[in-house]
Amino acid sequence: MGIEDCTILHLDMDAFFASVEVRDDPSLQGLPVVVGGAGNHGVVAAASYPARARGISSAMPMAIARRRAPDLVIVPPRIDVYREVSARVMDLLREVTPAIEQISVDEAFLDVAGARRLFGPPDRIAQRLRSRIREELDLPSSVGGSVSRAVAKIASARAKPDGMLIVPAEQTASFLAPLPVGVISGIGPKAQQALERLGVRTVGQLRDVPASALRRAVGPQAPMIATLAAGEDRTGLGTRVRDRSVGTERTYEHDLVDPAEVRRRLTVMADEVSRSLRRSDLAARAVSVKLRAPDGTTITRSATMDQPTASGERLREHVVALWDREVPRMPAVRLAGVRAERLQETSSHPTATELTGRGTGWGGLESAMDRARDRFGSESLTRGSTLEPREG
Ligand code: TTP
Ligand code: MG
Ligand code: MG
Repeated sequence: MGIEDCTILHLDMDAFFASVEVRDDPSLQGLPVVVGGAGNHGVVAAASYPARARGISSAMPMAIARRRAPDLVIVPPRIDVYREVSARVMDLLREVTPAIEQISVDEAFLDVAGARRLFGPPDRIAQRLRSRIREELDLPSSVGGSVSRAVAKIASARAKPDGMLIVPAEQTASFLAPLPVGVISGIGPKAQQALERLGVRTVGQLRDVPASALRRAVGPQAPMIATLAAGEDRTGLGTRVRDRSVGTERTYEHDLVDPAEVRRRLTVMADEVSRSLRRSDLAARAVSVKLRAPDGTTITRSATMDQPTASGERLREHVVALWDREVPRMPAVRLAGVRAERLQETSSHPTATELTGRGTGWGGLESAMDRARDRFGSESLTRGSTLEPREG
């Protein structure tokens, strides 16, 4: 054990949109710069580090940002430029290994296990990636490394700006212990409040919470969170992860105002998504929920599952937990969607029977139901929890 084994790296660009703007207009260097809409209803998309020092952050209304920094420089977004830079960053990562998993416009995970022979230990690779990005694109980035993707991502955030932090397996528990529970991606604002009521603020304190209480506070991700808090998570990149995702979304003619109705529609969509996964022999490691208010405000939240799954039961459970615990309430919902992400081919996975639902338990029942639906149409079968009011 040691740095040599920290082969999971997470690279994330620093203040991405804002850094691109500062690079292209050096007179902005050192100033509080934000990228976003300048209008009264504009929102900050990205804030430079000098802007952050003044208390400005992403997703903040522009009016508040202006109040915090009267000398604020607001630059309108140039999405095509960021997209192009993003593609170049990903190309530079691929110079080191093809084992990369891009998770947003400015970040990706890499598994550098195979690249070590050519490029040296993971810390050397991390520095190499950062300096290539600096040389070729003149932009700052940060890298975290660990034996687990969750810890690598937490480490890259702690390394910012323009830094690197590698956390060896044996130091993981002590590295995480003092951090606030919110650093764990499965712990949203509501779960944080629930934990706060138990007197739990740090990841270290999380370790003393009994399993049942943890489950009540954070939902179905509890076992994974407990493993992570104990410093024992070893989840790397998925085998044969595809860039694809499978999802469904609907725009409603009449805005949904009843939270119970939104919840029910989300569970129906989770079922649909699980069926298309099973049809394509895919399993998902993550599921996301997307909601849009009539004014266009869009919120997405995602949950990671401890096992890849194609089970409708599991997807519903996570979707409901996201809705109940993580999604801020909007007065009305215009669009709702559910998406399965981080897909793996179940045929190539050791526990394929369980994943495709051709084995026992819920999975088996679900594929039996799929077959019945294929023969008799989708109205022929409905499960108890979706029997309440009819769709439409
Ligand atoms: P992030 O990587 O979350 O943030 P960042 O790169 O600006 O800053 P950090 O140094 O903390 O990584 O997001 C990448 C880009 O995505 C960001 O520059 C702008 C865009 N973005 C939005 O448009 N809206 C948002 O709410 C967030 C969080 C990001
Ligand atoms: Mg970033
Ligand atoms: Mg990012």
